[in-house]
Amino acid sequence: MTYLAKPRLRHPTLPLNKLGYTRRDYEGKVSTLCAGCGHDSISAALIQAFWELDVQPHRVAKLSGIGCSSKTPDYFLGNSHGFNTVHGRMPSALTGANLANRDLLYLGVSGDGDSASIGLGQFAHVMRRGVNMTYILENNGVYGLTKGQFSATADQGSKSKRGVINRDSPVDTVSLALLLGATFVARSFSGDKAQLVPLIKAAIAHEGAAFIDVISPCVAFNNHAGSTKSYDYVREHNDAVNRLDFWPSRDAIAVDYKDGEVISVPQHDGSVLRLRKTHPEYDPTSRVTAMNYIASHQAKGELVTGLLYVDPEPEDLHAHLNTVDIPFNKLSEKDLCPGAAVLEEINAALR
Ligand SMILES: Cc1ncc(C[n+]2csc(CCOP(=O)(O)OP(=O)(O)O)c2C)c(N)n1
Ligand code: SF4
Ligand SMILES: [Mg+2]
Repeated sequence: MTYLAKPRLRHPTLPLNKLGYTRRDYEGKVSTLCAGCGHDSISAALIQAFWELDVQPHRVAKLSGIGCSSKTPDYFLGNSHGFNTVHGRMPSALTGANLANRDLLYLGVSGDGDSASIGLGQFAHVMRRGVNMTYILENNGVYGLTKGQFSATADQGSKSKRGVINRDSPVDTVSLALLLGATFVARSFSGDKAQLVPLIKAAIAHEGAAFIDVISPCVAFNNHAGSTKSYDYVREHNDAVNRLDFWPSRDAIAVDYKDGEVISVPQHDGSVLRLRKTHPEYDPTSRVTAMNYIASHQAKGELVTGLLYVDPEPEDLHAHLNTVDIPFNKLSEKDLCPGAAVLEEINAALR
């Protein structure tokens, strides 16, 4: 038996969301990851976010590559669509699915090996094309599934479990996503659910390429002294530039903040992001400021977390391609093949 199904029994007093579902309805199979793996905490945050947003599970498509991180979609949203692709190829499969049916919510789950090594090219193009998705990178600095080799996100000078020092420069996926045009870029920590859940909710509501890099310690191979992706190191160096509150469009904003401490960023779908600034000088609506800030703090060994950049007016791949609103998979043969007369008209217009 390669997986364990969860028993369907539940306590009758579990809270329900607006659809009448409990959090259990957003769970998947029993996780087979190591006890204490950061990836399991990210799965719990995803379950919480989708449950709180009252998302119909059948409206979600979760796609992943290969790795411990990419196995996790089996452990949440068991009633959603799922596709486990080849190593590093999740972005192209997700792009194709999104083009075929724009009506679903797309969730890409990947690892640092999956996205920053073999899948780096795919990562680049899915960001620059603005595919409407939530892309979660579960970043532990190692190839967990193949027993802990350094990945491309391991920091220069960090030490492996066997004492080897990494000499290569790291790929910073957040800076890369900013450079490539992602319209929502965040970094978080698997051990900070209070920060991560609202970030995931805001990313789901964002109608463009939303990227969240989540530092997610690998307890088996990268949680020792000398690692920069261990629980202890991240807790000591985590510098949150803001704290996010997310209001879906249908809810009134109930909390009042003093001016100067908070900025509101309305999203296309009517939802509102409210950012309580912990660093008053940080402006999350400027791509250039974000890039400079992250680079200068990285040089000091600080890990900047929070919502790092958001474009309140994002454009997605469908806007770039000027596609019809109706999902392609719902178009009839008549729509797709309107006949010789229409073709002749199009040809004439091009002469
Ligand atoms: C084409 C191909 N090359 C190599 C592998 C071996 N492999 C499996 S998982 C993995 C790395 C996974 O690392 P990461 O994406 O960081 O996930 P983690 O296990 O750390 O969560 C590699 C190299 C593979 N499965 N397929
Ligand atoms: S090997 Fe590392 S990444 Fe994989 S399940 Fe264990 S702790 Fe998590
Ligand atoms: Mg990894």
